[in-house]
Amino acid sequence: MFRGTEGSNRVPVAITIAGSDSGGGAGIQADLKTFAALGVHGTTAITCITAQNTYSVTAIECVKPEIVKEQIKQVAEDMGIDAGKTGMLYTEEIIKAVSEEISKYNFPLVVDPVMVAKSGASLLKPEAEAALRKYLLPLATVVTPNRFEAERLTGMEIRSMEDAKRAAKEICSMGPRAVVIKGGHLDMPKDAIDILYYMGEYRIFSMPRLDSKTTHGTGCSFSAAIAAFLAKGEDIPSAVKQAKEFTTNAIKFGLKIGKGVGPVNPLATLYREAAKYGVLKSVREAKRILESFPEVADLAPEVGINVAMALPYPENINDVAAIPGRLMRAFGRVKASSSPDFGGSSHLARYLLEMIRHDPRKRAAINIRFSEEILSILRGIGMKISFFDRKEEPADVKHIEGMTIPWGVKQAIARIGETPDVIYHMGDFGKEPMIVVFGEDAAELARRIVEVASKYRSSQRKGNCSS
Ligand code: PXL
Repeated sequence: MFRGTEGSNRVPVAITIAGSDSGGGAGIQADLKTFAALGVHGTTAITCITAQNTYSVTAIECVKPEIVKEQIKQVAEDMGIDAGKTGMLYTEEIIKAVSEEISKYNFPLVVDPVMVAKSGASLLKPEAEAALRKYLLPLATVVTPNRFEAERLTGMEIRSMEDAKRAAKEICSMGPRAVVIKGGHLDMPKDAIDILYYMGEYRIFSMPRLDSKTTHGTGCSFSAAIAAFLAKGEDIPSAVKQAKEFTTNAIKFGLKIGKGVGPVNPLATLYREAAKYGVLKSVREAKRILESFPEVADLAPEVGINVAMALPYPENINDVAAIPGRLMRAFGRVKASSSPDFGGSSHLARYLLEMIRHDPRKRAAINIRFSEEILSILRGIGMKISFFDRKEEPADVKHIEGMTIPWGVKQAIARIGETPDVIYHMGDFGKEPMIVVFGEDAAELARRIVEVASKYRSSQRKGNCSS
């Protein structure tokens, strides 16, 4: 539900007053994706046009200050603004114009004191820093400097958590209601810690630091997310906390494109949510297909057949839908004892979680009985086949619960130098040999398995006749 406009069902409106990034990773482009992902209507006042990609900014053209003001005015007068953020402002003239226009309205404002791009280009002229402090910070609800920006704003050196706390308090004395210093310390390299200073108190928000390289637009998405949550009526600490979680996911699922720092992906969480119904529907259809063809029973291993499909960007087995209890052989068919659900298989889920790291399109899998003849049918319909040998598994991998399959999938990929469509292993003590077939969609894969089962059954018949 949308909140922030008590007593009405109007969608909250947020504005970003920032620069355009032609590479689509940061600035206005990141902000609009963030607003859309969080269910607020995004509006814009563009301050500058930058020509840039993932590794450099080659040109900056400023929009006339009157035009920046006019953009804010037209949005405010028509729709009303529930919250706003500023990003790249570049010149003193733009800062003054924005401050003057904003002070006419009364919406919560997040100021991201953008100074330098990830590529090292300057996004705020040095002589404009004083104007930012003087005109804009007093109008801010929340200011979100990183360590470097906090050092520039305060003239202090920030080396530790204590330094960051002092700097946050110092920036707060410049007029904003709250200050968040992002990851602004050096003593805990394993964690990304943000410090919020608000109403005389510190709050610490900690997340494990990601080693992801797709971070272009992180600060933009974070400040836009705070503005979106404020627009929906959240209080400052809750908006900051949720914005941090949102941004962590945007980094985790960042886009590996371009030659430099890849963009964050603020839409990843939304895509995952949106995919849930389709994935479950496909596994349900796969189950129906497998149950309705008796010849599928010929392919069932002793432990049963399962069919699984993962959400995009899966993180763990709960992001993979499958049939709890599998499809077991009974009265000449396979039959499920329960309905597909997320977390329904740990075995196939482990195959998929590893496979998707190498090829994000291979999101579906079905396991079947091992036989040389079935393998040759799979080969005959054009599937790329590889295998791993459980007997080659290093002792340190064997001892960790759940590690054999990811290890095996990596082995199978390395063996043929690409991601296979089929991975098999010949078993080990207490482990039944198995074939796992991969595809892009569970129902489509089930149809292929029926095709394999029909070919297998007719080959068996022919074999029996001739003997
Ligand atoms: O991330 C800061 C930022 C803000 N605005 C624009 C940018 C960048 C970084 O590249 O390009 C337009």
